[in-house]
Amino acid sequence: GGGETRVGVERMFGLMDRFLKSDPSSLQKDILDHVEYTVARSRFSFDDFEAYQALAHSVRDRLIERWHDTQIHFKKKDPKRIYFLSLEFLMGRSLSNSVINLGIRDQYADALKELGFEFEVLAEQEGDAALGNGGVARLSACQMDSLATMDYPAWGYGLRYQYGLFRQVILDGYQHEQPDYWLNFGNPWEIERVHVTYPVKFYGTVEDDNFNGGKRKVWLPGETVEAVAYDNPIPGHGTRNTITLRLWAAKPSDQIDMESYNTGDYINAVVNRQRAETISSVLYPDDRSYQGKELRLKQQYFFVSASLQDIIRRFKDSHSNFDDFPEKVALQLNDTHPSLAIAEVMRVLVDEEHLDWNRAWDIVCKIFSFTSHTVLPEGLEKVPVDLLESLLPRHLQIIYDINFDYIEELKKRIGLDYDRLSRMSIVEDGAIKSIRMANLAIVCSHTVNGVSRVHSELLKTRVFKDFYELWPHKFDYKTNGVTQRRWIVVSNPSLSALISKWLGTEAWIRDMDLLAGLQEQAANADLHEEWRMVRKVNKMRLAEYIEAMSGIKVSVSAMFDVQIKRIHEYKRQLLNILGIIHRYDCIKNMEKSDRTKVVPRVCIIGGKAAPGYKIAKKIIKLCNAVAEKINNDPDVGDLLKLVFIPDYNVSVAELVIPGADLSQHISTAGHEASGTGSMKFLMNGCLLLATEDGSTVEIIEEIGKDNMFLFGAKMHEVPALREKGPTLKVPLQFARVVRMVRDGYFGFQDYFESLCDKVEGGNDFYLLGYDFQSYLEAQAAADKAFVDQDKWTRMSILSTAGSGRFSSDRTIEEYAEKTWGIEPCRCPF
Ligand code: 475
Repeated sequence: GGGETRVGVERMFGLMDRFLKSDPSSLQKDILDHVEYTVARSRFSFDDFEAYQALAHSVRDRLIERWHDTQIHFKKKDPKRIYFLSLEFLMGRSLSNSVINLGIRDQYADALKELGFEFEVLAEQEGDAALGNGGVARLSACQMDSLATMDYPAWGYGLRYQYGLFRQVILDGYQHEQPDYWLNFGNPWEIERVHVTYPVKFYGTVEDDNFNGGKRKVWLPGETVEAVAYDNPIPGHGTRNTITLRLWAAKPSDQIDMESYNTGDYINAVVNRQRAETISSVLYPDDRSYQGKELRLKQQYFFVSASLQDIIRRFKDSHSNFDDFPEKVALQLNDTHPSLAIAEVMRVLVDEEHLDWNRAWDIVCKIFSFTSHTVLPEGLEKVPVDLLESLLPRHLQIIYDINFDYIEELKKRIGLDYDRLSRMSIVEDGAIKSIRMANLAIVCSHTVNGVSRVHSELLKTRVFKDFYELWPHKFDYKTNGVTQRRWIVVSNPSLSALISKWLGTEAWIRDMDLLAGLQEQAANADLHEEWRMVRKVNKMRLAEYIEAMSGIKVSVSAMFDVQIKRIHEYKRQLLNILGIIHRYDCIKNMEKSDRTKVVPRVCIIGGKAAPGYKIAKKIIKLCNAVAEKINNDPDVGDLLKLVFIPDYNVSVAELVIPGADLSQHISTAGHEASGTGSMKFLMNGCLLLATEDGSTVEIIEEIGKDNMFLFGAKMHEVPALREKGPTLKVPLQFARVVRMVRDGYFGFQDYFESLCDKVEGGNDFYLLGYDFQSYLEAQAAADKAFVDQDKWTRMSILSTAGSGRFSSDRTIEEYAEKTWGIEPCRCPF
């Protein structure tokens, strides 16, 4: 904009000594300055939380320097940029991640020590940024870290919810939801951009453009809301590059509606204005099914519209011809949630930039790529036409126009096969006429990615079969990955140090393939000893947390067996609990003398249920009821414990994963699109007990079947097994454990009845009964391996060694090269 002053490059180098220093005494001075001037506490008297705030502000200053340099560099080089549109980002905490990526964690720790504070303790003061539900949202966060680390010119765009994912409170074993008003104590990791605002419009009517005719229209909106940018700097590791996650907050518009102020009802006019803020107030906590809610649609359009205005403004800063747009801009749709962006680009190009429809369409077809994250049909978004028509009348017209041209084209390609035409249409003509967002995304994107190889196969042969047959070239997959910076370096510093020591380098932090170097040491006795020591210390840390959380004392020599993820029927936490009941039942029924042969277990389950998902909530209650019984049974003692960890979130995962011996990824084959939790456990040397589903299939290829415990029906067997219904044979043990629940052995007989009905009498859609036998066998194999500590440790080392492929760095490089066509743009200095 105008009025900006630019410092020349020479002058800039001359000013380099002004950059903040990172020796301990400079850091101390900065922290104390922030205590005094930012936090406004006396530097002679401040508590841990205030120290955290000051520390965070001192880190923030350093982030801002790098972030400015990066933005100036991107602007100068003007590379093609990737814009990552996602309604959810699950960032968790920022402090440790930031100082580690900046390479100044130890300096800060030293500086704090002299001031009488411990870095670890201050880091615990930070709350989680939980602006997302689960898999999709945490994947976005991992991918941002990789984009920054690999120097890609990338922007993340999303919504700045005032209430993140609800806090889970367990009362009497039942889940209760409490609001997560996470901004209560301020957020040092964001920078409010009061001048970066855009108007976002809703409702109103559409009129013909009398001068131009054709497809150009004039939208006369009925409501305007202001989008304000909040920038969250995302630092890369081992690079100066620091990219932007720009989140939008809704504010009342400045455009004063004279009408309502003239009626004399001043107070009500102000109160009504304030309602605009509700658009970005709360994250929808449902990661399972789509509900056609107006507020949700408003959120989607609000963030899409603001982001596109920002992106187009940036493009127009240095370009005048929209034909260059696809050379400079790639737009990634993270699931279908942002797919209104397609109609919005058409609207802006045709109605506002006055491009001819066909020219605009050519541009749209070159810029969008879409990634699907689900196989569940109930996850597919269908927006009721009535809703869209009232909220965004012009966008509905555009979608109709796109659909008309596309169906005409389709008729030429496939003939008048009306069944197929209606399946493939963007518009669904059912009882409730609606827009199929996935179809819109597929028609208008140049690439449709799955998140694992088998997921992509399912998309091609089932979910989007018709489209695959039409456009096979559009379909591809990029197997998910997670960032080792957070999931090893931040969360497991002792393992991190051990890996670096044995590999003789820290380079694996940016190049995970190097972990394969551990393979040749997998039998080394010295490594074994150190490896076990690291694992034990992590288990002790977890045991302390469990005791503090639940009062349950657990023994660290027991096997820690963990299942943490959102609660879903297809993820089969119920199978896990029934397996635990079986184990309990066996212990109870065996001769006392035989109990010495039992391998002690601590079973840990954690996860949130969507507030409206009744069965999932019953699963949580069952887990707590079973835990109550087992943990208080003197016959069992340390042989078996069951712990439900409340309020599972990113920070809890960082604590639990490094301390797990065994982790469960036991979805019915064909249901988990990828799964990313498994990758985090794998990296940390935890063994997997799993079905051959999603990315597990690829994990098997990396570490081999011998290094994990596999069980269950295969994907191709599932449909036929379901067909069998009540005639499907289930083992007696299964009937027995379900009977125990039904008979009220764990109390709450009536409440659990419908849960039991879900897995018996031909209703067992997720095949718990069918898979039970092989599940128990896999569990027995895990027990056997655990007793042989050498074998177990070797398997553990080989798990970490084989996890290189599951770094999000690899995923992002594939996206950059194959889908987005972007290149690294590394900031000098
Ligand atoms: C898959 N969330 C995992 C992960 O690719 C996969 C749905 C509707 C509304 C809001 N959120 C959702 C999901 O569909 C989701 O999280 N999907 C998950 O994406 C990353 O690893 O298998 O279930």
